Amino acid sequence: MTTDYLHQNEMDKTALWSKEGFPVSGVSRYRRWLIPGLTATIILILIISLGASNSKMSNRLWSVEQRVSNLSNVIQSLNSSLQHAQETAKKVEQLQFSVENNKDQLTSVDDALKQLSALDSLSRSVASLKCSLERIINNSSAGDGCCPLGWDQSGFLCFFFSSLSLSWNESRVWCEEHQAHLLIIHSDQTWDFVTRRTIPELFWVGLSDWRTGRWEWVNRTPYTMERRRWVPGQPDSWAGHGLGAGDEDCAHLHRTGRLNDLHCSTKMRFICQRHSIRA
Ligand SMILES: [Ca+2]
Repeated sequence: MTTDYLHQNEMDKTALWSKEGFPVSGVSRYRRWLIPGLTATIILILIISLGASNSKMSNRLWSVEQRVSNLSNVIQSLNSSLQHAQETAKKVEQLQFSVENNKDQLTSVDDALKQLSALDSLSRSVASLKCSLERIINNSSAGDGCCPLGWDQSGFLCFFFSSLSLSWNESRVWCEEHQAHLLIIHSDQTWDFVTRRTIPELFWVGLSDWRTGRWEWVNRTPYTMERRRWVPGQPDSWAGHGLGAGDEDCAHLHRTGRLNDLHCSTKMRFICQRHSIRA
């Protein structure tokens, strides 16, 4: 009886009490906490893994966002280009429409040009007829050709005696604009023909020394001095004219039909010369 009591007492000292009121040993207690501990550990690992995974996912999401943003920019740029292309296409279409509309007008212009060409041809025919009539009236040779209306003819040369007064250089330009040049005289016959029409007026001729200091014709051929053609004492290159810099560098026909040098800026009538027109 005493032994049983002792044994029971030992049991009481070494045993622990379970929740349910039953005593459990140390091993059982360890086993009881093992499963929750493992579970908590696994959950913790899962949480950490999920956190790491979440971080990677965030990085990927940021990368994807960046790409989407870049893609948006590209799409915006493409839209802008597309809009520009559409506007250009509209303009091309409008231009095409305009060209189509103007086709008729262009055809009209072409017709007008053809008519002008026909008129020009008609004008040449009239000029040819006029030339033939003038040859009959003047009893001139057919080989001499014809001069423009308002020009005087001597042989195959035409002369224009202006009523307009210009400077020497302006006169030169005027003649050139009329397919002619200022008067150049190489023969006594021409001299007589011209001076019969100029005396007692003053006219510029194509003779000057402003370019090189030597007298030359307007076509730059050298002039051979003939004193008998000049007013006595001329050319004198007079510098007291009060007409600005330079002396008298341009020649004109004086009232007597002889030459005198004068300041080129002086305005006076002039004589143009050209070849006759072959009819
Ligand atoms: Ca003079």
